[in-house]
Amino acid sequence: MIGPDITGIAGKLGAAADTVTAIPQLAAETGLDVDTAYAVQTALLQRRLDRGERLVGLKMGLTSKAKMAQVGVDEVIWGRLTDVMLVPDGGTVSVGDFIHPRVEPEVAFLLDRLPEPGEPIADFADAVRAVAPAIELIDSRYANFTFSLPDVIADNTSAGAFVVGPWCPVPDGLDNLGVLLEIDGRIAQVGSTAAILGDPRRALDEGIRLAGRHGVRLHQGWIFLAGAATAAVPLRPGAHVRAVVEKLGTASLKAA
Ligand code: 0L1
Ligand code: MG
Repeated sequence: MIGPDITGIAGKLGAAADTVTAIPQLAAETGLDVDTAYAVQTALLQRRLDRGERLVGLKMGLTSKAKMAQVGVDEVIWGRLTDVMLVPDGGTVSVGDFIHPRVEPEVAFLLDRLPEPGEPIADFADAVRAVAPAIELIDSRYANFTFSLPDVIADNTSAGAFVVGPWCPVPDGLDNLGVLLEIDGRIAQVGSTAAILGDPRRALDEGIRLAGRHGVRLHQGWIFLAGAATAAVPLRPGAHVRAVVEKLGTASLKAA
């Protein structure tokens, strides 16, 4: 039996991002399932690597109930981060580079000595060198920000851009830190790191396990976005966005 055209689907998603043009969902029509969707994601990454981008980390998606409810998909997923997606803290993103961008407050980890594949993390302080507040800009390539589980996996879990605030030493507890998303100085979302799988540290275990199923290993020096603590908010031109995480500090971006 002939399976889905992995390269062709990745080409359509890549072109949608490059031309800032939403496309219809693809999974139902092409017969994508979760495994073939991750193969599309890999082909989409390869397109970026072929034009000189560098893989710098991995992101988790849909790690909170708020996010799952917002998009109607209820499984934790993961995607790839490249150097071109990384915006300096306080930097500017152009809204016109994205189809329908949204922002969400996250926690980032700087990875250190990770266990062998299949092994659980014995000591979080060995596995993670530093933590930081972060903002993820997500942008679905699908019309109306609507998709099925294989669609969103194939679309690199809506990854668009991300900002990492100042790295700081791993605090004693990460499981119940207050999180705010501010837009133009007003509070847009309030949450807690507890919303990220109960404890963002759990997201790293899940990331290692779920990516490992597809033969992807995390590396020392990579950035790991553990997931959003609140629902995502549409990003408008001129907005000034801050993510504030208790004990960790602030990450910010401006939208042009
Ligand atoms: O980072 C995320 O949680 C996004 C995952 C994909 C779903 C969405 O686009 O909101
Ligand atoms: Mg996210």
